[in-house]
Amino acid sequence: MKIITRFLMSFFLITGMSVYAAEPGTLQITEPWARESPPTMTNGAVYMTLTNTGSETDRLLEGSGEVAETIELHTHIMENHVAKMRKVESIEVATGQPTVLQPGGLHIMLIGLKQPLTAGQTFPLTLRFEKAGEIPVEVTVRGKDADAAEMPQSDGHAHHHHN
Ligand SMILES: [Cu+2]
Repeated sequence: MKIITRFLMSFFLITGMSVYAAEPGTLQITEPWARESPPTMTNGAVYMTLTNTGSETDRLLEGSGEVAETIELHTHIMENHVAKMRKVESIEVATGQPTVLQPGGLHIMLIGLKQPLTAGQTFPLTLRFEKAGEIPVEVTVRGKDADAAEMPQSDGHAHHHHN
């Protein structure tokens, strides 16, 4: 069952419509997306899959754009069984396995949105990597229940494993 699901997931990623790559082609950014934000919410988050097909580990250093006042790299940590966000200096993109930014995990935090994010809309974001340099992407805004539909494998916030 797991194998079949994995196969479907990679199939989805391969056939995904928006793929961005650095000039030498060693870093691929697949399906950058953000969730629609209610008008009262001033923060948002961007998710994507980063694939490093080169031979050296790369790092995402920052995101920049006009969409928000401040853009930070974040991860989620568990503290007393509560998921909390924490700022990180960089996001490592190792070779071999894709690095997935997803709800409940790593994400690019948009702090102080200049306008609410509306489903169907896109906005530009520039990602800066240690080795691959700057890569501009278009982020697609998805509806509120997007993660449930697009990521059946995701644990979301509810069922984190603790050891
Ligand atoms: Cu965050």
